[in-house]
Amino acid sequence: MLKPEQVAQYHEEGYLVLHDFLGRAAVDSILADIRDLTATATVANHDSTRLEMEPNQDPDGKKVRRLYEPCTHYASFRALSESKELLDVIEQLLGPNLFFHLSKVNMKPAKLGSVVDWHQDLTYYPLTNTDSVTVLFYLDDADASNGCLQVIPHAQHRVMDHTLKGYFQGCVTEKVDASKAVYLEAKAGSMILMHCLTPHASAPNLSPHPRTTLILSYRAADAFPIHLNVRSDAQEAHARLVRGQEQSEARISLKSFPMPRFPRDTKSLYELQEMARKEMAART
Ligand SMILES: O=C(O)CCC(=O)C(=O)O
Repeated sequence: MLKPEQVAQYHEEGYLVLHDFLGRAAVDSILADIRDLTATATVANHDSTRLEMEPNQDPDGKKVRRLYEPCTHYASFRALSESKELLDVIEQLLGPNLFFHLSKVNMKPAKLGSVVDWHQDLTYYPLTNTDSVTVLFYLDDADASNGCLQVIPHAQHRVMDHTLKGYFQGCVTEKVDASKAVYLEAKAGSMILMHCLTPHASAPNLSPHPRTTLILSYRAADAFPIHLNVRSDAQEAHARLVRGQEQSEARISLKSFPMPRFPRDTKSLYELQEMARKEMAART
């Protein structure tokens, strides 16, 4: 359970770090599952519906950058997403009626792990209100050298521009004051709770140490997804009530919200942001 001052910090600063939330045995067990799930994947031969490989490798390269939706596909991840200890914490932030709605493992392998540009999660999946939290578990010790998460505190009250020529780029396209960034360095087993509008990013992993991260997201049951297209339907396939009651009234707390019109179909944030970087470089 969170102390009142921790709940206050989350609401004021837009994030909170809980050190040692998962014990060593739990971390090792998740890492072992990830090793099993990725053991045979190569660039040339992998299940692209379940995982995404790091680019810039030979066809026999084995470095994976993302596992898609582990809490939908694998029982051990699903059990964590529904665990009492975790939901008790989420309930303190979002109230008693809770939906789980997405998950991923970002691998950031040693020496190769991809950059994640500044973005606000809610811009990818607009909801009728902002009661949604991203939960990020470090499964390896994370610091600036292997691309720990960076956040901009107190910035969760405004939606930043993520568009170019009206199309969603998956990253902030206005100027970001990176001097305000806080590097969230923490040991494996730590859990970061991040408001869905907290701007965040992470550097490429140039170190010899991996930085594996399991990411889950929850929303209040009265934060309904705003439907845009088949992409919204596909995302919603992973949503499920995990505590309390379904709600039949959407709570609407925003006067307006930018709808993400994707420039073309992309597999993930990484691909979308790679396209955006090229587009922005071409403009300068
Ligand atoms: O892996 C990271 O450092 C951050 C990932 C992230 O923000 C995302 O996948 O939406």
